Amino acid sequence: LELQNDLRQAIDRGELALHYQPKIDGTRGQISGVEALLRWNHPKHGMVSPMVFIALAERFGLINKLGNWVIDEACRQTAEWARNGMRMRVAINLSVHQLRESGLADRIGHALQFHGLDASQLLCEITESVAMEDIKATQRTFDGLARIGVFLSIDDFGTGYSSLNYLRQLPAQQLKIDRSFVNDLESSEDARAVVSAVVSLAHALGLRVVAEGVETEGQRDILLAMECDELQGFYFARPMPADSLFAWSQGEK
Ligand code: G
Ligand code: G
Ligand code: NA
Ligand code: MN
Repeated sequence: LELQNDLRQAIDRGELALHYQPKIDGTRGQISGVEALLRWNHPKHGMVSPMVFIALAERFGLINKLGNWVIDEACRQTAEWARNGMRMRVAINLSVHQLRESGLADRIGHALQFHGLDASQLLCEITESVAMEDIKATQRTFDGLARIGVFLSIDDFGTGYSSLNYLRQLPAQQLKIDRSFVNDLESSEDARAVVSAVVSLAHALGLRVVAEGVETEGQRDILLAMECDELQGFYFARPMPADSLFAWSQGEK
């Protein structure tokens, strides 16, 4: 209950922040984009995990306020980086509530316009299970976002139950293989078979494949051999504050 009240005020008090984790291009080995991950630095409890407070926000009707803050802040930061010569695509995560919000595409369109961004600089990640939970809402929202030119990604792929026919119809550009498969790559032939098949499937559907949760050199090598397009994980970099990400990307050049 205490956290719930604190969360209401966290935005106004500036306690929320986005951290950014690089995605690495498999062919060039350079940063191809970043994923924005929400952080709450609580004055008493320190860093509270989004696993905790996003569930709270959903339960107490604060998820739209939180989600809107993420949209605006990610766009603001992307524009600031572009002004400083770092032009790249920034990904945000969408909750199931945002997906059902009928005005989401308009809201995102306005944020892009307000910050002077091209729609292709923003990518929205939706987990496979959320996308399949409400297929109608997903289709409507994806179509709306695709119409304004925002890129779309299916997150945590392999953990939900996708209908392949439905997947085929979604206007997405990217598919992220869930980190549980990546984790098992070196020890499990089955995991290698699944990942290899998912890469082929995604490519056949015209989707770029991102492997998330890459933690070792061995995993990286296997994924590159499978022609995975982009890699993301602690092996390359942890999520970090915006200024650290900028410095990190300068060091990569
Ligand atoms: O960053 P971390 O691994 O702690 O994130 C935990 C979970 O919170 C992940 O499932 C991640 O997708 C989710 N998450 C992080 N930031 C956001 C956000 O801005 N919006 C939503 N809806 N989920 C987020
Ligand atoms: O659900 P989603 O895929 O958006 O989750 C993102 C979460 O994954 C973030 O909280 C981030 O901290 C975490 N993460 C990113 N890279 C790694 C990694 O290499 N290993 C593990 N275990 N978690 C990671
Ligand atoms: Na994500
Ligand atoms: Mn994911």
